[in-house]
Amino acid sequence: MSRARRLLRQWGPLLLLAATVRHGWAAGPPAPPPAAAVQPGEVVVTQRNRAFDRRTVQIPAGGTIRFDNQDDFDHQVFVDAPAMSYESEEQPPGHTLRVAFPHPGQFDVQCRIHPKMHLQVDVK
Ligand SMILES: [Cu+2]
Repeated sequence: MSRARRLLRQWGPLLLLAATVRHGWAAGPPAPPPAAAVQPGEVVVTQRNRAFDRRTVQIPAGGTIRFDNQDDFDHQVFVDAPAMSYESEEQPPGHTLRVAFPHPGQFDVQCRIHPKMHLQVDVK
């Protein structure tokens, strides 16, 4: 047996293992978190280009809005009204946030990170 063959026979399995560990078992980058399914009666509002995808939305009392962050940076959602006070955590790219509106009224939904973002929610 040649010296090269002997070396390969001795160290081959270890080289294969090292290559596997280095390149990983799974191909490609990790998948983004799956978007949460839309629930019955839920309205989806998208955050994109530092804006909500509409100015106003109407929902029934007790309804929820699902905010989908489709930007490459964080958003945030808050409501500061006598009938409702809500403050979300920072919402990373690709993440969804559900906000329930239990009380009738008009609510200005805003983002602490982007003060120009406004969504008027009419809760009937
Ligand atoms: Cu924002």
